[in-house]
Amino acid sequence: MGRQFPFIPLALLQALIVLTISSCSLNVVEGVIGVNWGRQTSHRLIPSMVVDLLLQNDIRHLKVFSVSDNVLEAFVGGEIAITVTLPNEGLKNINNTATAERWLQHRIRRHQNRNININTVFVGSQPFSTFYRTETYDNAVDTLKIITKALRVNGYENVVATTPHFTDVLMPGIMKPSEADFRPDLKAKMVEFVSVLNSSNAPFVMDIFPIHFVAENKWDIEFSFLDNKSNFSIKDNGHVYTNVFEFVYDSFVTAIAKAGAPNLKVMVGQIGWPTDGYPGANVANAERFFREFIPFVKSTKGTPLRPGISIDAYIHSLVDENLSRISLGAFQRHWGVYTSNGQPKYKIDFSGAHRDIYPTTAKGVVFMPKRWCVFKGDKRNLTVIENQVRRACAEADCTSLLPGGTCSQLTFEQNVSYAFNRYYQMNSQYSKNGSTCSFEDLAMVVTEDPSVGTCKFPVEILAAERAETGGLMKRNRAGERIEGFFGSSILLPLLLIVLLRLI
Ligand SMILES: *[C@@H]1O[C@H](CO)[C@@H](O)[C@H](O)[C@H]1NC(C)=O
Ligand SMILES: *[C@@H]1O[C@H](CO)[C@@H](O)[C@H](O)[C@H]1NC(C)=O
Ligand SMILES: *[C@@H]1O[C@H](CO)[C@@H](O)[C@H](O)[C@H]1NC(C)=O
Ligand SMILES: *[C@@H]1O[C@H](CO)[C@@H](O)[C@H](O)[C@H]1NC(C)=O
Ligand SMILES: *[C@@H]1O[C@H](CO)[C@@H](O)[C@H](O)[C@H]1NC(C)=O
Ligand SMILES: *[C@@H]1O[C@H](CO)[C@@H](O)[C@H](O)[C@H]1NC(C)=O
Ligand SMILES: *[C@@H]1O[C@H](CO)[C@@H](O)[C@H](O)[C@H]1NC(C)=O
Ligand SMILES: CC(=O)N[C@H]1CO[C@H](CO)[C@@H](O)[C@@H]1O
Repeated sequence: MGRQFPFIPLALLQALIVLTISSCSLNVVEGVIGVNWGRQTSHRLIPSMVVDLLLQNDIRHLKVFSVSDNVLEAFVGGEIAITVTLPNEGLKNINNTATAERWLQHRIRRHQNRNININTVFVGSQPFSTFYRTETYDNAVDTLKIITKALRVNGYENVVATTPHFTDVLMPGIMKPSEADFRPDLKAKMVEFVSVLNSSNAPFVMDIFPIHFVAENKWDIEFSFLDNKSNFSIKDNGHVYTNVFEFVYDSFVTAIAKAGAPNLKVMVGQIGWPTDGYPGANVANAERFFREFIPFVKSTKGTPLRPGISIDAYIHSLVDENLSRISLGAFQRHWGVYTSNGQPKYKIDFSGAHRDIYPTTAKGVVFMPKRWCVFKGDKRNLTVIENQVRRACAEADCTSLLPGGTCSQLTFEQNVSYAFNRYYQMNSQYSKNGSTCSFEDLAMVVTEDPSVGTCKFPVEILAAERAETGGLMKRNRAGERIEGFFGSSILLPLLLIVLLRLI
């Protein structure tokens, strides 16, 4: 206050001011496009391949759902900014300053010291959402407060802490963004969240599943796309909404304003379009959605309530996760822009320049020999077939067979072959004694690709990291994601119903 500038010629001062202003506004010119990388797959791309994939596509922002060391090590050099997540299960363990400091030291500073650029911590993930699960995590905001304070006190200047929320924290059934608010039962907690974020200048993070939101509201699916072809639009105080993204974004903006922070930064933590297992989930729609969405984010257009303000959004997700839970449906395993072996599923230009291109394929993926395991066709004992299919699909990912899936149009024989092949590939085509292509002598190995149209019978990949139970998953310590290893509890009965129906 009242301090005099040392002598600086006026012109220079003006130039400095202009420079400062323009470099500030540079920061808001383009929205950030990041991606989420989940690793619930049986054969994972090795982290250095993923780093290469991201850099090839000029993606500089990544969110990981766990904080495992071997993943982060690949990001030494700091070219990619990383968001790490403290899983919901770990929230309760961080209940005072000391535990928060230890966690930050171990999970962030230790890595930052090796030039790994971690700039955001997600404290829990959709703690109040009952979309994917039944339990909620009411203590998330307490942990967020503790971690936010620990970041400030311990000099983590470039790291922010926040918590992503799913759209089900909003009041359902609203017809206009101006009517939006947080659900009455969550309102007090959400006000607390907003206030913590407001004081630490961290963004409010929203996770959006466009086709689901549209389906819930019984709106025309066209409303999901930014290049909508329907006449459906929503008028609100002179604003016109022609797509669900702007509708949801501005609904959150409204709810946050009602919670007392009209200028709080917001960010999209997950937005994606699965390619299987949900009405409207397919490659063509996913491609169409991102074709308009990415340029929209990269522009400074903003939304009706926040015109000219750039939007940061993380695409969900980088690769399919073939061990992901499927409590809600097969779509949970089909979020990837890439299949889990690193092949792009559709055209997408991450730069937002409207180029009609496939993204770069993962380099270094090596496929096993072209050998497939198929059903010999002996249908004399259907019980045995049924049991063998059940055994195969208990471990391998058979979700594409489910109604609406890319392999749901197969014949009975092809269905059985698909299941057998999945199991055989998953076990690295192991075919010495104790063969993985026997199935009570119902199966045999062939060298001709049995794929049927768009239903691909995959071949195993070599250059992948084999998932290990003792590693990333099933740990119960703060900082580790705990997930069931196989999400087959729903799949099995479903598959059985389908098979039984055929018999
Ligand atoms: C804090 O967490 C530890 C376990 O991580 C637990 O033993 C302790 O009871 C908790 N303290 C409070 C006040 O909840
Ligand atoms: C959309 O509007 C145009 C022009 O007003 C009209 O011709 C067309 O029938 C409408 N389409 C639908 C699906 O309502
Ligand atoms: C948010 O921050 C602004 C300015 O820093 C302040 O005026 C406002 O009261 C804060 N709102 C809440 C809910 O904390
Ligand atoms: C099918 O196989 C099972 C188990 O091997 C056997 O118990 C059953 O009798 C067989 N059914 C027929 C119709 O052969
Ligand atoms: C194959 O399985 C799928 C889904 O499991 C089912 O929809 C389809 O009808 C089956 N095809 C035949 C001909 O059995
Ligand atoms: C998951 O996908 C990978 C890559 O395509 C494949 O190698 C593996 O067998 C699949 N795992 C399961 C459980 O189907
Ligand atoms: C597998 O093992 C059995 C004895 O357990 C043996 O008779 C058979 O020849 C072996 N098959 C192969 C392909 O090695
Ligand atoms: C028919 C219709 O409502 N089309 C709208 C689709 O979205 C664009 C861009 O937001 C609008 O300009 C159109 O009016």
